[in-house]
Amino acid sequence: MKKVLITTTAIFALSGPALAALSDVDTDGDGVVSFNELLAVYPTLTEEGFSAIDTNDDGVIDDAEMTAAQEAGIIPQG
Ligand SMILES: [Ca+2]
Ligand SMILES: [Ca+2]
Repeated sequence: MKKVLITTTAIFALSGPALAALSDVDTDGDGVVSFNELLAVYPTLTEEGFSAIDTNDDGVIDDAEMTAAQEAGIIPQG
């Protein structure tokens, strides 16, 4: 598990502004982050990168997935 995470980080680490909270990128305020919302902040985001963050594969990033992605270094941490 840890090895997979490190590999994922190396491939999908995003460069851009650090996010303090999910609400910083949740522009429509529905409590989750869609691909387009994250793409607006991180133009280098790919669908593969989004899938790497969306670990339960429901098509959106929730608070727990955002935190995990920050801890893994995929999303810059505020
Ligand atoms: Ca949203
Ligand atoms: Ca998800």
